[in-house]
Amino acid sequence: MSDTLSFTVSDMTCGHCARTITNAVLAAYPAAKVDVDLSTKRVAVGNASDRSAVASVIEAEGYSPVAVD
Ligand SMILES: [Cu+2]
Repeated sequence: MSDTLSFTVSDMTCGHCARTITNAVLAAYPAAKVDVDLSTKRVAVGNASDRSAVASVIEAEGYSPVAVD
């Protein structure tokens, strides 16, 4: 699978948030490719296929991802 799942995470406000989210997703999905754009509060997760599972990982860190199609 090589889907890219995109989320807007409005409460991702700084580099620390970005690292926390990136590390959490990579811990759950070591093969994923995580791209964070802080200016648009976008998180793109490549090489992942389960949107709700990835969202749950981000939510578990205390953030509020909204899926973007
Ligand atoms: Cu932060």
